[in-house]
Amino acid sequence: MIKWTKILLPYEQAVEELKIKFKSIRKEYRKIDEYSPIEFVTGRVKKISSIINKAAKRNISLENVEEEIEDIAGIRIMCQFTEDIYKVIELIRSRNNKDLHIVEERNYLDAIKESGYRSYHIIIKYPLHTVFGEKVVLAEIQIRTLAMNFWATIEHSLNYKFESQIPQDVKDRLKNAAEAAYKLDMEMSQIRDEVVDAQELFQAKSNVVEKIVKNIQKLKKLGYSDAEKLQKEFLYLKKEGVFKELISFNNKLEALLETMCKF
Ligand code: 0O2
Ligand code: 0O2
Repeated sequence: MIKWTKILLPYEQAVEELKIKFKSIRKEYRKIDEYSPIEFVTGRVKKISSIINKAAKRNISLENVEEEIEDIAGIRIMCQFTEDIYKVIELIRSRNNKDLHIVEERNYLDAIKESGYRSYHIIIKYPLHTVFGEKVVLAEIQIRTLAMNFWATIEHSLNYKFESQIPQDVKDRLKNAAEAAYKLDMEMSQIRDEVVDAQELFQAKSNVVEKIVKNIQKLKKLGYSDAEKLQKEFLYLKKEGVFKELISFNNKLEALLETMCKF
């Protein structure tokens, strides 16, 4: 009897850890007001039924699924632009032989699959510390744009509906749709610089607003008599002011805090 729950436990741990690691890269970029090449991250452990189906299709004995099926643990990293995919690949490569080990890279961006599927896959070995000791598991990281993800999600659900026997006319339409998604990515890349600038400015503005709110709160707590006046000034600047004015307002608050803390 195969004890699936025990087998899958380390894969669940790997997915959770990897999701946290990639999400924290996004957070780091946002904290320093920089554009993040990672838009969002998802992860899943393959369903037992899918593992059994894949093993049967590939003639893999169920005892060997851990060594032979590479995507029991799967992480998906979505990017806004195709260029970001290469940045993420570099981020992962820079961690090779540190917290993960790259086993193989599959470039379905250049070698598009027959279905029209495009993505970049990196198979890794990921070391874990479990209550039973150390264990290394295989995991697959898929990196793709939002457009590639939109296409793949829909195509995947059709594969389920038609049990991998998608009718030819639907297949043709899906290929056209994959081409349209590719063109969309190309088109969006043309305005990438403008989008990145706008998103960085938006992020920087929300970071400084957060700092101002916290600083006014601190001043109130310290008993600063004109805190209400500052609050009003802030609300006005937030509505009418430009980014530079918010920055200098925050500098004023920090200077005030410094003086108040001295006493
Ligand atoms: P955020 O950034 O605050 O939304 P969890 O374990 O709960 O952290 P899990 O189980 O992976 O995350 O959730 P799920 O449903 O698989 O979705 C993963 C993350 O992807 C979630 O963010 C979703 O909001 C986000 N997501 C899904 N689809 C899209 C999309 O089309 N665009 C964007 N931008 N995000 C999407 P989090 O983790 O809740 O954090
Ligand atoms: P899930 O959990 O349902 O996503 P194979 O499965 O034999 O074609 P192989 O050699 O195991 O491929 O590895 P590959 O192609 O690097 O990665 C397989 C995974 O990539 C698939 O997982 C899909 O998630 C994704 N994928 C590959 N080709 C396609 C495609 O044509 N359409 C879509 N939508 N996704 C694809 P699974 O096995 O489907 O598992």
